[in-house]
Amino acid sequence: MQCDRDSWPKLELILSDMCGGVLTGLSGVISSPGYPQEYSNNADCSWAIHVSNTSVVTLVFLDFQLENNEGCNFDFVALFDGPTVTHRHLGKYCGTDKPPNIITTSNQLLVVFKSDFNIGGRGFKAYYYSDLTQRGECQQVLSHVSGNFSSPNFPNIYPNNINCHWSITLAAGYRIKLFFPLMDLEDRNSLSDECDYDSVAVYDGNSQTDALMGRWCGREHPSSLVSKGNKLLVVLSTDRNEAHRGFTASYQGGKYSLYRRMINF
Ligand SMILES: [Ca+2]
Ligand SMILES: [Ca+2]
Repeated sequence: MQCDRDSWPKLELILSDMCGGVLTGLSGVISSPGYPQEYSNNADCSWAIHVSNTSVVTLVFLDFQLENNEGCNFDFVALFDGPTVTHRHLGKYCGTDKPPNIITTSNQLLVVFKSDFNIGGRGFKAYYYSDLTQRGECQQVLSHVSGNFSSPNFPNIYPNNINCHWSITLAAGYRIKLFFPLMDLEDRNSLSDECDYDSVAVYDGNSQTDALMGRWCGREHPSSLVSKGNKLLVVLSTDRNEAHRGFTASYQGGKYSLYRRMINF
């Protein structure tokens, strides 16, 4: 391949125009190429934001200054309610008015930024974050004889302000043995020495009125728990700030033998 002088400016142009990408973090920031310097002409950038299945994406613009024209046909930011431009169009923006906050209906958002051949601006800067679509989405009923579950977004940090229920219900005659291979929650309140902020609680039944087997936070957890009956309820509660990785849990159902000793464990 010939590598003469003339190819260098071309390479620089390509590098300065690099933009877009796939973002899968719980939250993140995107901005026009070169921001807050003037964006390049003929830019064509796409950011595909993909958060966990149980979440939706909220996009908030912090700064916005694009070439303005009616219809936004020259330079614009366009948003789509899914991974491609064929998904529902959420808006097309230009000029200096910050677009409103955008919330998707699914767990994916596509942001497209294009500029034409002349006249630019500072561009834009925006951040996104994900939220559980609704608290109900972390309510799970488990009825297989054994299984695993974990806090939302694991191994990434769990959301704030959630109250998740995992209800294990097996056939009559079974009992349930529960383990927590990993527990990493916000620590105890050092004043009260209680798990006041974030906690995992386990109840010996299917409601929070049943006997509390324990409540844990920080990195403490029981080696294992065994239910009295065929039901167990695990509740994760988190407060409005400080989040950690959460927990993983696994359970195994077992039946009584004739001698009323548990088998299959
Ligand atoms: Ca322009
Ligand atoms: Ca917390």
